[in-house]
Amino acid sequence: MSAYVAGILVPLLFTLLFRNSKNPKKRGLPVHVGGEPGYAIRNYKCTSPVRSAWEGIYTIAQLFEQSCKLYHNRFFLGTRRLILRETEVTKDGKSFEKLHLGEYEWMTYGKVFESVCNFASGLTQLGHKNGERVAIFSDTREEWFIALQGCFRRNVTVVTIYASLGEEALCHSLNETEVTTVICGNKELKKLVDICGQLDTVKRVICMDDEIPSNASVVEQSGRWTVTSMTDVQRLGQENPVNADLPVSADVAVIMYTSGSTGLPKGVMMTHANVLAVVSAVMTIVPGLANNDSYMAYLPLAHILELAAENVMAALGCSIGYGSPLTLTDTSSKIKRGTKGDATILRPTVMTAVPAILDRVRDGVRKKVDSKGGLSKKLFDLAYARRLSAMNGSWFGAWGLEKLLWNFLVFRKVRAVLGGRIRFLLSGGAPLSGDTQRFINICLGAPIGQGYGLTETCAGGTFSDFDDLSVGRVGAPLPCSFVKLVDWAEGGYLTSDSPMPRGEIVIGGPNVTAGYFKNEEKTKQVYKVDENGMRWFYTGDIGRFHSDGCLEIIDRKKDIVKLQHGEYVSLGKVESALGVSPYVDNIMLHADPFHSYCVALVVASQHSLECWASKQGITFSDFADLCNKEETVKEVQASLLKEAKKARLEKFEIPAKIKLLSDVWTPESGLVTAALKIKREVIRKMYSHDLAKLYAK
Ligand SMILES: *[C@@H]1O[C@H](CO)[C@@H](O)[C@H](O)[C@H]1NC(C)=O
Ligand SMILES: *[C@@H]1O[C@H](CO)[C@@H](O)[C@H](O)[C@H]1NC(C)=O
Ligand SMILES: *[C@@H]1O[C@H](CO)[C@@H](O)[C@H](O)[C@H]1NC(C)=O
Ligand SMILES: *[C@@H]1O[C@H](CO)[C@@H](O)[C@H](O)[C@H]1NC(C)=O
Ligand SMILES: *[C@@H]1O[C@H](CO)[C@@H](O)[C@H](O)[C@H]1NC(C)=O
Ligand SMILES: CC(=O)N[C@H]1CO[C@H](CO)[C@@H](O)[C@@H]1O
Repeated sequence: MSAYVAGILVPLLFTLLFRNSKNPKKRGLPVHVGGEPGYAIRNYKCTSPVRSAWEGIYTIAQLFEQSCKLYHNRFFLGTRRLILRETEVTKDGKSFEKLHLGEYEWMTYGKVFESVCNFASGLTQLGHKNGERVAIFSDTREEWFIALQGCFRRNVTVVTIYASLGEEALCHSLNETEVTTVICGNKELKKLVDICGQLDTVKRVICMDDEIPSNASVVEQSGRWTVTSMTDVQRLGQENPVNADLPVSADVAVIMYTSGSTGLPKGVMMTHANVLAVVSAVMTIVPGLANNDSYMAYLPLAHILELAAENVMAALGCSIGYGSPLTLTDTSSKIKRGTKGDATILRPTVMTAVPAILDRVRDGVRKKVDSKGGLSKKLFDLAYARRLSAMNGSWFGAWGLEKLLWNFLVFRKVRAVLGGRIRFLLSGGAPLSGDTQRFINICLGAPIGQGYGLTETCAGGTFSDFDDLSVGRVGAPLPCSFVKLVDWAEGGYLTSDSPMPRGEIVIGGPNVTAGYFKNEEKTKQVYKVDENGMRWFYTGDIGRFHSDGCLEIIDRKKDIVKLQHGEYVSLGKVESALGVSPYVDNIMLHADPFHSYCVALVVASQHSLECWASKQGITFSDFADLCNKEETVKEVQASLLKEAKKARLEKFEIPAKIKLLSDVWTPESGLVTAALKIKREVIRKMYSHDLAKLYAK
């Protein structure tokens, strides 16, 4: 019987392969959908959106329990032991915390399940009532995941808040959702103490660390709230178990506050069905994901990409090792010199990353190679060029002796930076530049799955296949999503455009979330329900579909400004074209409808500008001084012009004047989001003086 089946299948496979080598593989197919007319595409594998990849599983809580039973004795969550914490003071009086961290200490699936059940019981024993909400406000760590699953077992909705969120936004999110219990680390607890006067609904705080900051107890004595350590909550639950109160698929699992680039953050309501659909879909992206895979967790869990990824890993029995962006590699800023970074110790096989982090990896490697110079630079360049041209053929054609040789001679060392075992990278949050994508492909020898999705669609959207070698695209719709383009006539993007249909990207499917919390008006603006009951989210992004059904993001609606003479300038497009200049660390283009030209704020790249200055023999007292010099501004502007020409920008799109800034924009300064996207409004306000000057001159 099986020989018979094979007899049919094998020739069939061959014809399929044969055909594929002639025509590009179709990854998305046109589909008829309801709602506003447009050009819609679905994943080639399934005609209707996937809801759950597991029979009989309808919620994340069920999925988690199933996994814990299935993989009972396998390692699940791991955290590095702290050996030493010390403060280093530099010559100019700045102090830096340095950590010496040890091996990973692991909890098995069975043990984690026990902790989750104890925490769920403890939370109830502590007085948290049905229907009240919990907020988790902390960096990514093991306790975050345990608390999340604990809440789910009691049908408690979790409000997630970025640890780097400012005070005002923090108050707003806790107020709006009437949170009664906040779960946080002691660093975040200090922030809460400072604003305790404005938090009327908070009754209890659960601290993930055992040592509780001293002035938290001052607040406790005033009778505002109680503070309990997570260990004590688990002990309380262990001694007084309470039955689970499992949610159903339509119950809201998470209200996720997005750090928007304008105004106060908005809470997006995600049901268990939403999250499950995305977990089911993302699972199909990583080829051969199995329980021997190891995942490096370090991005904010308050971001849907990380939340979905960790739940995917948990669903398949993988191990998750926790770390942080500041301790990731041996040379990360918080790692004590001579000790090991997280990735070196964990040696993960799968990782997620945002483009900004991958850009840094690329720049770091380039800088190292350049500074070595000589033969090793020549060897690297040769190896890179050879691999690049091999890749132009096909990923699979790129195996072979030569690849092994280059990997051994050159790229092995680069791979070692992330532990040496990475076999797949998930990237999301912002578009990845083609250059970086290739660089990582070649140096790490691993494919990157690039995703496009939003908190509002529960990260559902598109994902590039692992065997798709093209750059600059974000792939075909996920199995849980339909993606539609609709005309945006005002911006000049139409679905009738040739050679590719273009328009605003609209996403529909079981992944699309229920809307914004307590914000009916805004929800109505961007969510629409069609005649078949399918929900559609209007992203405000502009895209086009390639003939194989893959999406490319080409613009953003709200970043388009009409200049005085009526020309439209797309800020994002120009910024990404100019950002390629080696002198640019970050850039914000500013266009004003009352002027006929644009200006730009440029955060200068210290390394490359100082190199240039020393070659030119320019003397300067410090970097800020160098940035203020006229010849420096001229040099950077010439470089921008070069990039602008390469990208064929129009004259009115090129900034006529620029201001060089010596201070880097970081999430801590509030000028970029946690995903490192620039916050235009905040930057504009902060540098309003400089912008006015640029226009005045
Ligand atoms: C879960 O909690 C929500 C909100 O408190 C409630 O409306 C819902 O009925 C609960 N679900 C179940 C299955 O009890
Ligand atoms: C939260 O609510 C309290 C009282 O309802 C109010 O005093 C406070 O200003 C509010 N804070 C924010 C950020 O909305
Ligand atoms: C808590 O202590 C810090 C210094 O450690 C201080 O800056 C802060 O004002 C104190 N907050 C309260 C509410 O006492
Ligand atoms: C995991 O197991 C599969 C087969 O079960 C194997 O093909 C794969 O190489 C293993 N991966 C690792 C990282 O050991
Ligand atoms: C790869 O192919 C593209 C077009 O398909 C071409 O523009 C590029 O120069 C090629 N790169 C190399 C290194 O061969
Ligand atoms: C929560 C949610 O948006 N559910 C919708 C998901 O999509 C299906 C259609 O595929 C709708 O029927 C649901 O209402």
